[in-house]
Amino acid sequence: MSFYVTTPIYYVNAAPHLGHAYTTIAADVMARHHRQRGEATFFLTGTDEHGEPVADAAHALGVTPQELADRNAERFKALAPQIEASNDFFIRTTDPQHMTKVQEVLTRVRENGFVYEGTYEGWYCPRCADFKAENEIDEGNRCPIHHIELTREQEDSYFFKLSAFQERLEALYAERTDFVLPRTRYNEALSFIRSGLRDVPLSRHKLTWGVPVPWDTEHVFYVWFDALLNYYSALSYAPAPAGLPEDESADLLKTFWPPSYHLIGKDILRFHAVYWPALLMAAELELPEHMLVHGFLLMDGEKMSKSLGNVLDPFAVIERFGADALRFYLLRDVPLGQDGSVSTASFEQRYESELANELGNLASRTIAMIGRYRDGTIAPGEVDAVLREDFLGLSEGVSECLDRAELTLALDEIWQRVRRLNRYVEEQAPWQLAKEPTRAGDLDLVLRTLAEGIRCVTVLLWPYIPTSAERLLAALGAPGLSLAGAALGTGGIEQVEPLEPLFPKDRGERELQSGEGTVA
Ligand code: ME8
Repeated sequence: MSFYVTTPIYYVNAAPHLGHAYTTIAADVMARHHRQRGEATFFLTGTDEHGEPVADAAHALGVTPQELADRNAERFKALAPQIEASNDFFIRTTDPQHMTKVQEVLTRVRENGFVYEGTYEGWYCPRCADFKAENEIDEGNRCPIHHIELTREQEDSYFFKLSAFQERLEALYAERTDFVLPRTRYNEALSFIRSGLRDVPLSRHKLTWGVPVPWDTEHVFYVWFDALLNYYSALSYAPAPAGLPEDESADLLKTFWPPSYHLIGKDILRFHAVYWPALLMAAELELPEHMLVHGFLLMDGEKMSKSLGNVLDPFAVIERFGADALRFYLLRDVPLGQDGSVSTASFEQRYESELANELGNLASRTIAMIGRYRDGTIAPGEVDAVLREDFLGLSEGVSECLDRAELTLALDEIWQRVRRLNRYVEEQAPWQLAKEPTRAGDLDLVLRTLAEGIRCVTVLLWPYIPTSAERLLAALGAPGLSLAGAALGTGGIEQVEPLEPLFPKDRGERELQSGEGTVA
């Protein structure tokens, strides 16, 4: 059993912002969850460094594309540990091994008869690095995403015969209705396919910043073909993840290909849901199992973006509240798949009411009571049958949600149990039981059940809030993270240790929204 999850590789034309953090965090939750299941897991992220978006930004700054790529790739690389992303590799498309692989695969596509020479004429957005069809153009010949004027391009290109895959793509979508999730995005991709596929440029003649076309070095590959192949090339040269058995480490492509999940934003649906499977078919490679397409994080009703300058600063949020709070907020507040507004006010509200009160206080109170009434010791025995019933099937339910990439729903399943535990404290009132010596056994049962319940939800919360979960499990003296141990009553907690507040309320004053232009 293996699991391979990817994020898009991000353009290095500017610094990372919350939108990038969002996709990476969602992929990280999936990767961590599958590691908890004991599966061989590979989690890939990285940077997309070629093409016009990067060449133009470098030109504007008076630096070479390579200098800009080096500078910003470092910032994306640094973002990963800051948001607690546990990626196994960070690919840069300027890695020579990647470039060689792109040339190799696309040469095979040509040998298989899917490349021809021609002339492209049409509208082009240099920020999207995308050729726009007539029906995708806003008034005044503008890009619907970036609102900039499109350029009219005419150039000699090699073309990829996308049209040859019309029927095979339709058959793929008919057979695999969960190829693209959620369903609305599946429908969108399918209707694009059904509207009739046209061949697309595979190379650029005017650009020099890219992977050279090996059979005609006057051309570089169109950045999207170079970029998409990262998911494949990375496995040909990345080091094996620590702890992977030797026989699975020798050839990562054999162990991990095809990808289990590509996580992407809806802005890049067509490239992934249409071009990518066609390209893989043309290269005779196996197709990914699923792609999960999420919506945009919005501020002031607009897509948060570097070029629009309206972003919630992830670094400021992390500095004040910690990465766990950011991770939790993004996956709790915005149902993955839909667009969702984020704001400093809703962030602070979730932090306070859910993390600090419902989880943090529950943990602190419980541990404090076990300390006060029982000197930190849990008497061995069964857990409360009522709670056992309420927790039945929880970890299986969470796994099922995550198999369908329902990250928000899985978190909600867990959170309902956090709330159940809070109600249990109120119902049982251990502080009353502690006053009645004849009910010592009941107090033991309640404290044991609470400690066990907190342990279970915390094991399940680990993919979402890894640092806080590890601290809490350490305080419970039960550091095991395996999903198999997430059933109520299996933890055998004996002794708990005092715990500093997990989500303190005093968090400093740094502004959470970054100003115009500066996004990091
Ligand atoms: O498109 N809300 O790179 P990119 C949610 N290099 N997610 C957002 C977002 C927002 N406001 N803004 C960005 C590229 N994202 C290509 C990809 S892949 C082979 C090549 C996230 O830097 C989201 O995942 O423009 C989106 O798809 C991605 O960043 C685009 O990043």
